[in-house]
Amino acid sequence: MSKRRALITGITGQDGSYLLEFLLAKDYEVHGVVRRVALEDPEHRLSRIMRYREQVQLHPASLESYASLYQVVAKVLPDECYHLASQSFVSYSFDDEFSTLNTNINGTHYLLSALKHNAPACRVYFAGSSEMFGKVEEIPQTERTRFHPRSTYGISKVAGFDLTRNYREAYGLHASSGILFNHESPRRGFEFVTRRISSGVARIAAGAQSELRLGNLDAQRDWGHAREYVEAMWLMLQQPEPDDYVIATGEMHSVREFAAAAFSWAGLDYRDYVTADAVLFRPAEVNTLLGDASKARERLGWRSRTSFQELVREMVEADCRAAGVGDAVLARLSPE
Ligand code: GDR
Repeated sequence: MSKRRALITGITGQDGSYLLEFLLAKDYEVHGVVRRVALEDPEHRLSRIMRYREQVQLHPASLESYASLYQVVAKVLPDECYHLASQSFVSYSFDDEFSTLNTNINGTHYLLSALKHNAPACRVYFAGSSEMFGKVEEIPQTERTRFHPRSTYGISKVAGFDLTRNYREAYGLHASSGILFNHESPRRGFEFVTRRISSGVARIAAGAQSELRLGNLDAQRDWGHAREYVEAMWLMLQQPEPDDYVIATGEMHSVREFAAAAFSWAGLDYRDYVTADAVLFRPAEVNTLLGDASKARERLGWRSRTSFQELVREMVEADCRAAGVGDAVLARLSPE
């Protein structure tokens, strides 16, 4: 039997790299959409997937170009397509609202349309986000909670979610959306708060920095491990019917708690190093996000397994090792 063929957009990102590993282990033939510049600068831009370079076929295309996405889909004819690519940094969406909306909404629309024309039997995953809940209308949030996005990023994700549902209902595409709450790992981009904290702790522990400036320390998030969240994406596409699922841990912590835990793993007190800088506050903040993933647990058999403390420890350990901190700190961080 021939291998199942998967196409991933955003394959060079945190989630894309974990999904690539997961699908290779399941013996998929994996294809990825990347920007042309990524192929020209592989050491830097393909760093998360370099070790799998021989096992994956990369295709240059842009979310801004329908023609380029159409050609990739027509060439690959995937059985499953995971649409993870987007402008995903919420803060940046306040600085450049127009490109966030254009890239995220059009990119999703182009891909769905290209699939409809070339591979209508393909099963599609759209990366929705807890940012769609924004100014939350109930706690915890489920698939039935109303959306109230607070940034153009959130608005673009609501539009992508609606487009995905519309392609399902209007054209019969097997298209599902995951409403993923924050998910982190040692592969998280440095601009996101958890990695800012873990890398900051590592530099402070290594003596290369003495202060860490953050934004709103009171924002609360539901933080899980990205490696587990990509399994949920795959499970959604194995269901007989397409549907939408909240993926979350069901536990909420503040940025302050994350910082306290991260510094404490390195034997430090965050209050000696962290300052809240008003410049880093967002014009409209999402203060609390807490997901109820009961539907995913019941229908997909999925649940989050990594505890908050373990997630923080893993991230701090990885950054401390990379920063070359001393053995005394590493001994605190290494599991027995
Ligand atoms: P978020 O992630 O916006 O929730 O979206 P991020 O880590 O950027 O922010 C989380 C919360 O921390 C507060 N914060 C800071 N944030 C950043 N980036 N830097 C700081 O210094 C800082 N200090 C405090 C923020 O105000 C916010 O409240 C992530 C992204 O991955 C999205 O793409 C994804 O859809 C959602 O998670 C689920």
